Amino acid sequence: MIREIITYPNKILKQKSRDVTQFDATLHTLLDDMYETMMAKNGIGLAAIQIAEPLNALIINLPDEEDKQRKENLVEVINPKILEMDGTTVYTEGCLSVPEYYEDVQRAERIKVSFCDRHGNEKIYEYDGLMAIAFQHECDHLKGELFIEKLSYLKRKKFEKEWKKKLKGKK
Ligand code: Y12
Ligand code: CO
Repeated sequence: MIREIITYPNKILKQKSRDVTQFDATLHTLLDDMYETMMAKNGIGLAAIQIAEPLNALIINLPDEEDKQRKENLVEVINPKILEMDGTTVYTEGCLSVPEYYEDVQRAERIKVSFCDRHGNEKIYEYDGLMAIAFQHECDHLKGELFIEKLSYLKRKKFEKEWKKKLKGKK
């Protein structure tokens, strides 16, 4: 089922998510709904809190060399931990909870992570490139943080002004 995506400045996005304890059909339905919702909005990553579920669950589906998102490349991430980070990289990020806004964000270039799959099996991986960026972006959602909080003071001020104007225009 396609679910509503919560957008900034909804306070739900500031909630800290809690660990998943049951790797059951309810979790599987949530992950399936997240995938449908993300694909319907042309996203490449989504955290459960973005559909108002405060659980440590996120999905990432990067496009391949042909720029196509394939379900076999979907990564479902439950209870993630970032174990190691190194290097820095800058990427122009976007977020389905902050639609039509993109800005450069600095993050670690490489990360080592642990997480569970939908069945509760633990995995340990090292990521770099876009996967490392997406993973860090989505993990921030689980802490109640958005990429706009990483902007400089001036860029954030400009964003808030533009966003207020945009929201007013929608009334
Ligand atoms: C690198 C940086 C950030 C991420 C996090 C995941 N971000 C997204 O999936 C962003 C998706 C997005 C899609 C949009 O397109 C539509 O909604 C149709 C979009 O444009 C508009 O809102 C018009 C903005 C963001 C992963 C990797
Ligand atoms: Co996001």
